[in-house]
Amino acid sequence: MAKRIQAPLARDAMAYVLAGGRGSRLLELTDRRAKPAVYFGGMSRIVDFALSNAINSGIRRIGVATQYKAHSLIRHMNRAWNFMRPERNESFDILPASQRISEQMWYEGTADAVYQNIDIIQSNAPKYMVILAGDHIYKMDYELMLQQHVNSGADVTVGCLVVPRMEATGFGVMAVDKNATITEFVEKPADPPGIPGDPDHALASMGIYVFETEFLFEQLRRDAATPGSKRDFGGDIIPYIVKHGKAVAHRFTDSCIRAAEQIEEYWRDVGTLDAYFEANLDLTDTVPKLNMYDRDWPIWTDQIIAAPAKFVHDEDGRRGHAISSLISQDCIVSGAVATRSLLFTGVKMGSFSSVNEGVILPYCNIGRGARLTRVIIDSGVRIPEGMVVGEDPEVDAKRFRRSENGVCLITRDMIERLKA
Ligand code: ADQ
Ligand code: ADP
Repeated sequence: MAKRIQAPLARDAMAYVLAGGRGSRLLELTDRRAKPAVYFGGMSRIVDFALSNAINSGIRRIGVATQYKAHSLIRHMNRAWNFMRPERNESFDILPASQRISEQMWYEGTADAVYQNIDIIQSNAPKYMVILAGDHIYKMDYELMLQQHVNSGADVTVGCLVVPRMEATGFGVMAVDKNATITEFVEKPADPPGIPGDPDHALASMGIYVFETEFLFEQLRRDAATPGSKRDFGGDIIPYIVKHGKAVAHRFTDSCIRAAEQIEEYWRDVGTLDAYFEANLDLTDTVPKLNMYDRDWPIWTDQIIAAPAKFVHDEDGRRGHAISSLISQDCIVSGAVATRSLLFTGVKMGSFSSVNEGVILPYCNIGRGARLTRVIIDSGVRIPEGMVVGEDPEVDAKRFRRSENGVCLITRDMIERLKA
């Protein structure tokens, strides 16, 4: 008799992506959209990484909880992620905060964003739940985390990584024993405990969790009946299980390290303008730390059908060109130059203009003679002719949002204010 090959655990799992947070440290970049909807890497949006990881891991049932300014996020996911087929037992549910439990309440914490959709999860009948954040840039095979979860007999498995101790104040921080069982968990400690033998580093939660579905529901119902709970995974659910059950830590490994294509583990929060800018610019390196060309772990996204990028001489014969840059479709670089920059879909650069270290989001127009250095330009901005940014910090700070590291964020509202 033919031996049945065991199906991956991912086929019995549902990924549940928490995508409702604003990401307030991205300032005006998240005025109109949630952090998971922020563009990244020339083509994608941040949420595409968690969703692609789920699909690449073999998960075929996905729910995404949205809340804060979800319009462009929902529109993006409708376009990019609508290929799941119910007849193959696949599903893709976008779950706006819809007051399913009580008419008075939107989602409270992250656990509430799952609790309020228990009935929808039940209709998908997954054996395991993989709870993910829609906020991070990384490539990870969740099947490995599911396997560890089942083999260790844990009640919950928490994804974790090592970070410098002083950067751990924004994370859930844990201590583990030699079997990776979590012995202590503190959410966002002011003075994070170091790792024994490595006091300068801490073991931080990635905010991603694996549960058996029934156990998760029990915990969510218990938590919902607990007065004073903030209905939060990191603040309430995980600390409770650490105390009363068995929580196990799963160490993050980059899916590409397994394929021996990458030398360094890559995980970025891109939570601040500077971190966002650097992570995008890193992609212009000859050998970037994040491989976006990996056929074994593709990052799926939405792309309109548009003309190829075009580089042309202007009427005076100046050559339009780009060096160490990522140029998306529908861009036209006419007698202009882009250096160490990312031009997302539909960016037009006019004669004599230049962008040096720029993250230029879709459908921006850069007027004749503009000179831009170290900028993030929000989608649809029209940079006026001759505008200079990045050469006078005082002038920049008055007109735009200037970050600690001197990166200028320019939005449509800021340009409108200048015109007024
Ligand atoms: P934070 O990232 O601070 O800490 P939180 O702001 O709750 O936690 O966001 C977690 C995820 O849920 C994000 O992807 C966010 O977009 C989303 N989200 C937030 N509120 C939501 C809501 N009401 N509905 C839907 N989605 C929502 C968490 C953990 C820490 C861990 C870090 C790792 O609590 O322990 O270290 O993530 O980044
Ligand atoms: P977000 O709101 O996250 O920036 P959207 O998808 O809503 O993303 O749109 C981004 C910007 O691009 C908007 O200013 C929109 O008007 C513009 N835009 C979208 N598609 C096109 C297009 N085909 N041609 C010109 N502009 C477009």
